[in-house]
Amino acid sequence: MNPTFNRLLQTRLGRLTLTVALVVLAACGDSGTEPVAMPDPEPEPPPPVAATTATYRVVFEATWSASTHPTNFPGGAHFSPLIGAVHKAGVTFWARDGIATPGVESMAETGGTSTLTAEIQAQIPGNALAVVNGSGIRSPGSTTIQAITLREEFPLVTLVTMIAPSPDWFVGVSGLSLRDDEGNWIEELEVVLYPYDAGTDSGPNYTSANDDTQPKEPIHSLRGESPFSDQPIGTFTFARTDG
Ligand SMILES: [Ca+2]
Repeated sequence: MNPTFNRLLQTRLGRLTLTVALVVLAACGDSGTEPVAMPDPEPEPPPPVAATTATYRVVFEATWSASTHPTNFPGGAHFSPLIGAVHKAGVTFWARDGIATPGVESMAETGGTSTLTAEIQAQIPGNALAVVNGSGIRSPGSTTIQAITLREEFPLVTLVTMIAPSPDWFVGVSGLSLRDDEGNWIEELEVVLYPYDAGTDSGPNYTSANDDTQPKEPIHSLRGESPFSDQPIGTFTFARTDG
């Protein structure tokens, strides 16, 4: 097409559009009603981009009690201080069917956190972002960790606490991802907790004397195994606070 004619055509079309718009506005005015502004066209939504960090509140609700686990329920029932990490898949601090590290053994047998803390700190900054700490509590009861912050490179949480008194029993999560399959941060996640045996002490009851397991056995579930019933021990709820 002739370029000059093309520009002329575009200019005329532009004027024509403007003229039609003015006529429409004038028509509205004539009818005695206020002209209605046409809404701007919807802007294209930007492609979704997951935030690079996310902060969560963690609530540990302990339901381990004489009513949920009646067999030989001990006096002074409590949970040791929560201990864990924000980390990536490059490290696992404990796993079902795995052998307990000295830090997990100490946590599960005594509630002590110093050895496991050192194991976590040894993974910072390469595989872990931070140590997570929380209070111990009587059971039943609840405690809250006000804020843990994850990064997209460190989207996993490991968190444990000793069932006390007990030989080597604990509850917790290992390498729990707070991102969904599409890489978005999960708004809220409740994890139902069942008891584990760390495989490091062979005592059969809550208040059994120390009986070191040699060699260590794999970490295994005690759900439904005496003295536990089939009921949960409690829940962890991770709720995003900056979403
Ligand atoms: Ca054991």
